[in-house]
Amino acid sequence: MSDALFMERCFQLAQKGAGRVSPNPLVGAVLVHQGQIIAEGWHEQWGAPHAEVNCLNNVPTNRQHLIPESTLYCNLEPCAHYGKTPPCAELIVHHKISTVVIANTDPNPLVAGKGIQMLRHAGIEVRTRILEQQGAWLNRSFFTWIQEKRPFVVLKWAQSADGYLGLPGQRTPISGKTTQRLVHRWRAEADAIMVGTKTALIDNPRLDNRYFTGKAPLRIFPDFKDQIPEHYHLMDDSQDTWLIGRSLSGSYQRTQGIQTESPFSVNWLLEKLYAANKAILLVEGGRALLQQFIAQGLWDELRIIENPVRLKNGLKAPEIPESANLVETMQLEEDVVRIFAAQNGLFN
Ligand code: AOF
Ligand code: ZN
Repeated sequence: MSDALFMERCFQLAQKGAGRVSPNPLVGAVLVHQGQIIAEGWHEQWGAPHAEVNCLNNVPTNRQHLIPESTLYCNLEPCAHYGKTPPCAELIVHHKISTVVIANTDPNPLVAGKGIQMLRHAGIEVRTRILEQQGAWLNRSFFTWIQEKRPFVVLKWAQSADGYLGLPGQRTPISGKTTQRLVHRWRAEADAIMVGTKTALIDNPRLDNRYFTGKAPLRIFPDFKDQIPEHYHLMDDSQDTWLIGRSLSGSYQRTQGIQTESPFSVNWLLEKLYAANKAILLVEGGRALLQQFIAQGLWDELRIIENPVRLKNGLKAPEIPESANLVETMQLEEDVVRIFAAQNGLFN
């Protein structure tokens, strides 16, 4: 019972790293002595210390003598490798902590059970698989990154109650203010964001993050025929931007043209993103681009916003694939937001 409670706290702490640690996992740790939390920590930034290190550094001086009698909760198996930091398992052994409780084994081949082994070898009691499914859901992008060697793909769209994405040929706002904030949170947590050429032309989107804290992702859009005017937001060089198929003239710092054959292949793009360490791709439309990902089965999550408005005509929203599992429904003012996961056996 209390194992689950302290693990939930690890998840909360881990989540604070969202948008900062990718492609690393979200990890939180709490140190518990006789049912009381005496220190907490989380992985705060890519390349920075791991959760366990931060947690142990946060133990107040007057409680440090309690460390060996305490239990360390950590949602991911402590690492066993020398990466940007020394192995967490070694640190735990060094501190002579008596018990370690974890949710998920680290799928990274450099760790994959070796951390647990190291701890047990040193006589530490290790309890595993506490809230394992929730842990796997929290770190779904990391698991996909390691296991599939590609970014986690999120397809997002907003549709009217009668199933349209927008009126023909014009920018059609559908979701409400609160939902927009959520969408910008999704952007903050993603590494890359993408739209198709038509959407870029019709909507003149910014694809930035102005309604939530945190960073904005890399912007990506195809423009094989050099159609997007230079005065459009996407060409303003305000964020890192990839223009697929476009040759750039003029001086850009953060915008680059990336050449490939037309039409680009989704696999090619995912490989490019993998090589650039971009672990979460958010695709915001339009229909043709969304369909391209759906048709190839290259998606992990759908985030669909539905507003009661009826448009009566326009561009039809994509069909939700049969393999999609509804995992969450939220009501935000007038909007219903539904999250679907692809059926891949990891989370069900
Ligand atoms: C932990 N605790 O908080 C995290 C872990 O490049 P590095 O050195 O930061 O190592 C990254 C890998 O370490 C990552 O792929 C994953 O296997 C593990 N992450 N492990 O014990 C943490 N973030
Ligand atoms: Zn570590």
